Amino acid sequence: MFTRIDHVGIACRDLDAAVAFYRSTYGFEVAHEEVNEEQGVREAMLRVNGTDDGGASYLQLLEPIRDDSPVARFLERNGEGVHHVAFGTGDVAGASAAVAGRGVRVLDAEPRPGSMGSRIAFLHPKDCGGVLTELVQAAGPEPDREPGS
Ligand code: MC0
Repeated sequence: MFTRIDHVGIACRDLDAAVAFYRSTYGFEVAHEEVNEEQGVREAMLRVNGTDDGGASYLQLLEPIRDDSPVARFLERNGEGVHHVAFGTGDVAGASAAVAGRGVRVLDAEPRPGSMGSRIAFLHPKDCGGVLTELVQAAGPEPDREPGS
């Protein structure tokens, strides 16, 4: 069902400062930046491996743009840190239906727009061992999983 980790989402209060940390400490560069009004975030995608044409993995730095957004609430409760983990799939609607059938609450009845033209659906953290989990169908092609991987 899943081929890779698409991204790890990290909540931060100051996106530019977080980008500067990841660049100067690890050498990661920003592959993409956007504002997602619906989700209430300004975000930067830092590519860890692969290419932006499909199959890559990213760190996703998230700064809230509204006080009532999920990331703002998370920061208020927990401070900065890992906010969610996102699995890549070639079929987000099918994967959502499959996990819903296993008793996990899917927070998005219909997939919503995500980073870089992707389509996304979130799973409730309380049904996933405390981990807010996101399913991502990237805009680009999903690579086949290597045998045995
Ligand atoms: C809340 N909880 C979390 C959590 N956020 N647990 C783990 N990781 C998180 N990130 C816990 C709370 O501490 C609480 O636990 C319980 O879940 C219920 O929380 P709540 O009071 O209902 O809190 P809300 O209102 O903040 O809702 C939580 C919920 C919401 C996960 C339902 O944040 C949501 O719908 N998230 C999905 C959308 C999202 O996160 N968008 C931002 C990223 P206790 O034990 O206290 O009951 S957008 C993004 O990432 C896009 C752009 C992309 O990837 O392309």
